[in-house]
Amino acid sequence: MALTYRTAGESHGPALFAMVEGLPAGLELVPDDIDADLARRQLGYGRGGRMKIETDRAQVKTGLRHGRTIGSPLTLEIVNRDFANWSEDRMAIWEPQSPVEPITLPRPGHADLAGMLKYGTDDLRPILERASARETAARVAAGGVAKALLRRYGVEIRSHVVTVGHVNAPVRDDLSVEDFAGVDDSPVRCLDAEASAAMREAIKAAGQDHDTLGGIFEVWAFGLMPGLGSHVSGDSRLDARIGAAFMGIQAIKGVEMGAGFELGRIPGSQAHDEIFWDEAAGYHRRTNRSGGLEGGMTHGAPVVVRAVMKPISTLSRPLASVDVATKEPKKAFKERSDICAVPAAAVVGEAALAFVLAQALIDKFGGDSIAELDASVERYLAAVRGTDT
Ligand code: EPS
Repeated sequence: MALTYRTAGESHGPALFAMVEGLPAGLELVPDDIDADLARRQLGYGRGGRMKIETDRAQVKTGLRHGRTIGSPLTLEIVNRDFANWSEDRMAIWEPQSPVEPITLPRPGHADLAGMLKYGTDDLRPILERASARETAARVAAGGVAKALLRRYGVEIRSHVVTVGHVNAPVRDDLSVEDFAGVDDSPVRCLDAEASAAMREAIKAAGQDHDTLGGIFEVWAFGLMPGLGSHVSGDSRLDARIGAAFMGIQAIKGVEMGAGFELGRIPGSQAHDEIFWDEAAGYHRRTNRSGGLEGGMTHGAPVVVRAVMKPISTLSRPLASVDVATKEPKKAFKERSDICAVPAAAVVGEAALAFVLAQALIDKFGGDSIAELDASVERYLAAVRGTDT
């Protein structure tokens, strides 16, 4: 069965949910496989007041027994503590206790206006509630499960922030898992101390100016076997699936893999990763401009994905908009929000990449139980290494 997940839940509703289907039976999970990433997603300089209210933890509601999957859908629930402040009026499930005024001033850059037109509502609250990046907590929970599956086969996912506004960290194409050890200690999850301090200052200045900042983050997957994904059809190419997963994250406007757009500026002789073989390492490359992907498949080098997040569209000094009730020009709606959420988006990116890679692993190796999956992976790795005779 293919591995899939769905999320449900509104930003200020009772809870968020992720339902993961297609996990093999017998995968061991501990609470921290999910909760550690939920906590990491809440970090980062530039978050708003909401993060002081929430302490995200996943409660497993279905699919797990004695810490092991049983092959049925796994349902994870993350309670929204803030719902207590909204339950009687703005987000009341049934009739509110007092009338709630519609919000009619859509924010440029948000889902507000297109969503109102599409769903035929004169109130943007129902649109923003689901469009909110609060939903990424549920994705990160599902990603934690995917990471636990991948870790079993030696795959590790890491991320870091490389750009915030005009501040760029030095480009690194030689990172190892160990290099990421202290990344969560940086307030912006940046590996370079100098850039980290400058990013923090830039976010502080944006906040003082009632503005917001976007940025670029990078996600690395280490320890992958070659041959995940496929060259045979556009939608089975791993690049396509990774691109879709990243572009599906709120506020992401572009994705690159490996050297990405730079590949359009250099000749072929400098663009590709030459192939070597030796007894100890097997097939390997000395460069990784392909970001670990050739022909829509992993080739064994780390998969490297970079994504750009636009600045948060809720501004405390709002942009021009139109009151949809009267068509009068007015400033957009403003609500409590973040100044910069790129450090958190990087953790969401880890979940996005983890889930696509776990899907590709299940697609290739299948099986209803972990024992079947283990055997299939082992047989393939022996064949790839040439030790299966
Ligand atoms: C968000 C607005 C803010 C963020 C939220 C995303 O929420 P609120 O309107 O409650 O202050 O804090 O992100 C989260 C709650 C989260 O958990 O990441 C938005 O409009 O997208």
